[in-house]
Amino acid sequence: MEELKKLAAKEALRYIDDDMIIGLGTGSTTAYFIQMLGKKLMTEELEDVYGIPTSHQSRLLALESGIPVVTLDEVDAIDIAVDGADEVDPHLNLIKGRGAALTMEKIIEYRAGTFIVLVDESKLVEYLGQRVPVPIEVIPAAWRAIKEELEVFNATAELRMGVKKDGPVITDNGNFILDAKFIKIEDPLDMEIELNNIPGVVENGIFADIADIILVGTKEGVKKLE
Ligand code: ABF
Repeated sequence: MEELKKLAAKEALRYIDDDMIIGLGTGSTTAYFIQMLGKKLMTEELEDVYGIPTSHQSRLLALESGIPVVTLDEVDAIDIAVDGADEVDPHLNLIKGRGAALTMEKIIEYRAGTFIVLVDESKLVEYLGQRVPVPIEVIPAAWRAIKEELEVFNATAELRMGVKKDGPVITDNGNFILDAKFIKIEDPLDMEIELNNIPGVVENGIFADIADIILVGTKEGVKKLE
């Protein structure tokens, strides 16, 4: 599986050129991309390429990899964003947020000229919600009320706990994550909007109609969906 992730990450490098602002996603597949991008900047001496990280994690990795980083308020536009996903449906709608960085990811990726998603073939599903829950970033004081409200959508939600299970996961923005399991998400765009309408929800992990290109690492090579 790691080899398939690397294949997709390598393919994404072909979209990178001089004078680019690149949104840098979070997660293990994007981590390969960030490291490869750092090497490409050095070996090909690309000029004026800057990364905008979507998390503390990707910021540190970018700096370690020699990629100069900037923040959203320092740039006029984002040329490309590259990130992983947890599920991709046939219409290129996504579920993201296993890494708890979904809010900044959406802020950056929504604004990118081209948003490229890197996955291995295990992430392709027939419909969203088939395999993974939808992560929802919530204001801590509202977590229980929102968990109960999600029952209206026939979803069962769990507060995401840290690895040691001794407290909730805290996002880069200081919030909690609810993981909401839906029976089936029929209309991703509609559900994305509905969830964000609940007071106390900061952002949710449905990324409907945002991805431009999906690079899928498969045993037969990289497949491109667009
Ligand atoms: C992040 O990394 C998330 O939005 C997505 O949940 C996850 C995918 O991680 P990986 O590439 O490690 O499977 O971008």
